Amino acid sequence: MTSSPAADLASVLAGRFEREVCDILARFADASAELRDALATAPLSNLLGATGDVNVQGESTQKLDDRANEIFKAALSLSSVARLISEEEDEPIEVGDGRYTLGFDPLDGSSNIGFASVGSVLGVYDGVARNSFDAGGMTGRSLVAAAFTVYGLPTMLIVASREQVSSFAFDPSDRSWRVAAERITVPKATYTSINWTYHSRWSPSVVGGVEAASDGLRGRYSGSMVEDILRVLLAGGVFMYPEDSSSPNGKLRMLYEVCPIGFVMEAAGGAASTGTQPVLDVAVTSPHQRSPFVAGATDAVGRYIAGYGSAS
Ligand code: AHM
Ligand code: MG
Repeated sequence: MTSSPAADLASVLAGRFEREVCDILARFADASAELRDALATAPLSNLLGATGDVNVQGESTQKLDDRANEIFKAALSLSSVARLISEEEDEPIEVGDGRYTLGFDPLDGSSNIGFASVGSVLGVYDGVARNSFDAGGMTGRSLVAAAFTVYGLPTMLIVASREQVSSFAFDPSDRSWRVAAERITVPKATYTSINWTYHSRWSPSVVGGVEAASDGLRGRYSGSMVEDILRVLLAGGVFMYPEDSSSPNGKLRMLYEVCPIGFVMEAAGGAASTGTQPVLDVAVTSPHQRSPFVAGATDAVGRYIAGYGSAS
């Protein structure tokens, strides 16, 4: 039996997640399609450039960061949700009495807006108490689903449960998300993805880890984590954003970058580490907590951990 194209995403989700999680993921997909439209015409609609504001991370906010944040906030404010934690919001947004906390980066890779691929990231956390940050933290192990979008050609949506990662391609002719790959398993590493210009900021441990992980691999780095992670998932490799002297805890944020992507990577048979422990085991005690992040094929992540440890 062939399902209608438009039913593809919904029917796949229904077999893998509880109904409320299906609804959250479907809303994330709808919001991604809306943002894709805004990105596609941004140079023609005065949507490029900075707002003049600086976000809680100290980063200059782009007009599209704001637009993306509004799109995802509206889409994800559901009765099943307790709180929303967005990269673009100083504080968590209390939504209601629902069961799930959602962490999202509405527009990842902001420095590439107007030039190259950007994306969106979502983590669906189950049973996170309102005051869990005060009560010693939570970990990425409470994720029940994660998803990310890459707005390129094709526009791709990746959805992970604990057991399975699938990809969907957006078809603009009927605005459907159709299965591209039913089950993604991270291949053996081919590519290494890191900002090498930070080499002089790295500790001997990081140098040891990066060199060991990258040995024999080909370099690709876009400045959009989502794009680099998609390459790692489909073609094999390792993505690294380690700690450095300017960012002692790394740059990427736990709840809406590191943990969701770490969850995807583990579900696809890969690994995700800080260099000393799996990222999903790290206690998160504040909404915008950062972490060093090394994710990808288990062979390369294993070499990073060994190289990191032997240099310290
Ligand atoms: P953003 O969410 O503000 O765009 O920041 C995260 C991005 C990642 O997508 C990317 O891997 C990294 O920042 C690039 O940072 P850098 O320019 O320091 O290499
Ligand atoms: Mg980001």
